[in-house]
Amino acid sequence: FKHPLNSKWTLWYTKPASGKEAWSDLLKPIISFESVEEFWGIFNSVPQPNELPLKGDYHLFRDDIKPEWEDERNTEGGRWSFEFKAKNSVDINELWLRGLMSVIGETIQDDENEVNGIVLNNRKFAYRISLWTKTTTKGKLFQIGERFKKVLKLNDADSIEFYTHKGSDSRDAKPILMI
Ligand code: M7G
Repeated sequence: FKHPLNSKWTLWYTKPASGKEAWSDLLKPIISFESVEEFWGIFNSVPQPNELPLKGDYHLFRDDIKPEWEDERNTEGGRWSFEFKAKNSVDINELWLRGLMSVIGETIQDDENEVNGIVLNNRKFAYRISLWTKTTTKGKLFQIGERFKKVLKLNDADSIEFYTHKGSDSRDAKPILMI
């Protein structure tokens, strides 16, 4: 017997560009799962966040939503993001696991299917974790954002930022909310 999850989830990986490859050439689905047991099997067999190459990303998305702004289930939404700039002192593997569990266990939301996915970026200056939402409805965002801060074990002094996907395709994207 396997313990079913509410949705099917797919883990995607973005490999670092070696030349001028397009974003879509670098992004690939790795594996899908629908139960708690399958999740642990996969989690234990893929590299941890601190083992990813620079410019590598993980994306865990619901159903067959692609982890990009252009997917019709993402276009009206956005993301809560936090950057862990002290890369050597943060336990990013633990925080990423907490993020994954809050998403697949649906404890991050009351509203079913408001959260589309979660993303980890390994960058030179920071690890970034982002939670992608289906809409930018303020009431839902604040509730989800407050829970996301707890999942990431942030202090009151740390603030997460919300960016709409429509505004993300620009070099100087500005957050529309901070909590
Ligand atoms: P990033 O990986 O979100 O952040 O975006 P970074 O600046 O810390 O690396 C890097 C670049 O990847 C963007 O400027 C886009 O060129 C491309 N990119 C990222 N995302 C999430 C998308 C997407 O959803 N769609 C498209 N077309 N390009 C994207």
